[in-house]
Amino acid sequence: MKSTITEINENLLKLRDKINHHNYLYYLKDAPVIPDSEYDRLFNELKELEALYPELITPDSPTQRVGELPSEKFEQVAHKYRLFSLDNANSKEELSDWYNRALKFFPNDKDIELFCELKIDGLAISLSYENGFLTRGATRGDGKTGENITTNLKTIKSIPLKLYSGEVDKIPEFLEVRGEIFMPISSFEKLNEKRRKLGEMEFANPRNAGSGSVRQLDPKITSDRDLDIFIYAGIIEGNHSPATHKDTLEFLRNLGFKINPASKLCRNIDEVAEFCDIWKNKRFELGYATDGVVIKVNDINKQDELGFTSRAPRWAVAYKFPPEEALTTLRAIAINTGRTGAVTPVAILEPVKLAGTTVARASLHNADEIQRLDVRIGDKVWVKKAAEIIPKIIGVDISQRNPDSEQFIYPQTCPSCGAYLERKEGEVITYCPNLTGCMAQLQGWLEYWVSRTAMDIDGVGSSLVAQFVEKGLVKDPADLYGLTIEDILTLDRMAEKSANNIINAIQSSKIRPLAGLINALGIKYVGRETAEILSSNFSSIEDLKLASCEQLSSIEGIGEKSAQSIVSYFQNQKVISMLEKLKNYGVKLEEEKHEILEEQTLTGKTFVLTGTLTSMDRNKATDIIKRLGGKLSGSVSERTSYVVVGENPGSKYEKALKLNVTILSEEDFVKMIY
Ligand code: 5U1
Repeated sequence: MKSTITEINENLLKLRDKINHHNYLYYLKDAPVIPDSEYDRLFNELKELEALYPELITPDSPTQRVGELPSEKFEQVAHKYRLFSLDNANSKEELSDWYNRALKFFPNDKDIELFCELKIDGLAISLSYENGFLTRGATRGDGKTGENITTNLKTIKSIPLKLYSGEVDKIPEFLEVRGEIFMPISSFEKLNEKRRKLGEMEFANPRNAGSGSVRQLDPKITSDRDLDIFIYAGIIEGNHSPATHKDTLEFLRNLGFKINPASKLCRNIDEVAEFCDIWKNKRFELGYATDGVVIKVNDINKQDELGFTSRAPRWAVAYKFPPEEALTTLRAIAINTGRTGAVTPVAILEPVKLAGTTVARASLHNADEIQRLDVRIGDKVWVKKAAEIIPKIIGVDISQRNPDSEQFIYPQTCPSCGAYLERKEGEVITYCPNLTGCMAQLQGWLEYWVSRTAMDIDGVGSSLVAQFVEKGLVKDPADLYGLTIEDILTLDRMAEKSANNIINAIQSSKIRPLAGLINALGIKYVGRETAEILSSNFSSIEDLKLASCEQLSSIEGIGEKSAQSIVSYFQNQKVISMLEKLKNYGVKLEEEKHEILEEQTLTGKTFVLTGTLTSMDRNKATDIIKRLGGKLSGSVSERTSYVVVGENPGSKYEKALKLNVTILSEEDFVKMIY
């Protein structure tokens, strides 16, 4: 017998509830009761049924966690309740001072109950639920206005799309919860490993990786990243009002939110200090980054009495853990040659635990830094983790120095090819001048050549590049275009299909835009932005090659150093023959000429773009300016004709005001070009 639409809808509801329940057990309780295969079966059943009856799909359906298309930009949204930040206590003394100030509000109390939670080093967000359904997720922003990132947040499995009603009397009519999105350290390391192999920029720390992932315009990217959340506050509208912060968290836990179990209700400030000391060391076992402890007055009435200053509540404070440093032994100093020939020293350390990860290498910056620290092989050194991924050596424990140790002699020749290193006056970095004969430079250059912002050759990462170089198959980037399937099949564990894909990816990069090619050339002091500027001023590599230093440095955004570097790059015989090879292999060395239908109305005008444009993306704006004969620059000067100002403009806007450069709103700009 055929089911009615009502019956089908009931089945769908039951199926969704069942899946949501198993999600809750898996992601929140960490206690699944069915095998993954059974979960997949239920999920597929739901997907199939919804495909047959798309009109019955609801926004809270588990299938809708990645449902919407990428947006052009995030909408700004006003928070219903302001998200305050926290005052910091950088020492135990400052923590006591905060407590004593709070105690003064309650002269009859000897102590106040305090609730301690870990401060997660992530991205603060707020989630709104109306009658039990997630209606909006937004970043904290400035506390009053944030960005609407609902679609992306919906991809995070530990965020309930629908509140769990099994353990509470009544679902609140309106609920806003606040929490911190984070990426577990193991996922961060895996993501960076992947990006390294693809030649993409690595994230500096789990916080940047988490925040970057959640602020992707395409929710599919967010969904592929392993993100999690801890909820730490809730504003409940309706007749349920917990008496304490602890009760609020318990209520939220029962609604299906993930609350960090690493917390404690303390009777006085001494117990708080003890909690802080325990977690200062234990935090590295957690698998996610925390940078302190948040201490809150537990009693909500007392919180109300204490109130807020202009920026933070008086009833809460963040105790910051001291920066992490460790003492270890310097085993060796490795000298590496990078893709531009820059030679940098790296400290090889006795592995030591630092801020949750094992550190075996640290930055030593340059020869001057080694001399300044007088650091020697075998020394006990202090290593500190700054905001960057690579920790740095900040000092030497001279008291433990071996009396026979010798000063480190910085090499005068390239460790890879033996060429004499060069150091320009006023610079701290030494360079290997052997542009195409140095294997280390070649490896770095090829990795850069294939990367996204250069020739964007998918599937060729550092290990393939290493094999090309080792086997002598590739002696400069142009040789990539001469590789055959047979060449690729000689590499480790290479099957015909993958070899084919690699050849196709290399061949299709022949028509990359000029800016990508200029960037790929790896000219010293010419990065992505400079390459863009050059491509808008020259229509071919040949034209760029013929440009003089004066001509180049007269271009907005091109400095003297870059201009000199470009000229000397194209004088190198090896570069000249590589360009010839690229041409013979059919690599496009000029920008395809657009059919000039439009009048060249912008000839002689130089534009700078700042902020986000809403009616078109930056690439399109750049393209149009160029098509109409205008030029683009990366920086504002007296010679700039117009600064186009989108939403949230940067410092370029201020500079334009200061220099009295004509400012165009997006609307003015659109009128000018159409
Ligand atoms: N764990 C925790 N982090 N955190 C951050 N609790 C907490 N509370 C905060 C913030 C900004 O603010 C309260 C004022 C709700």
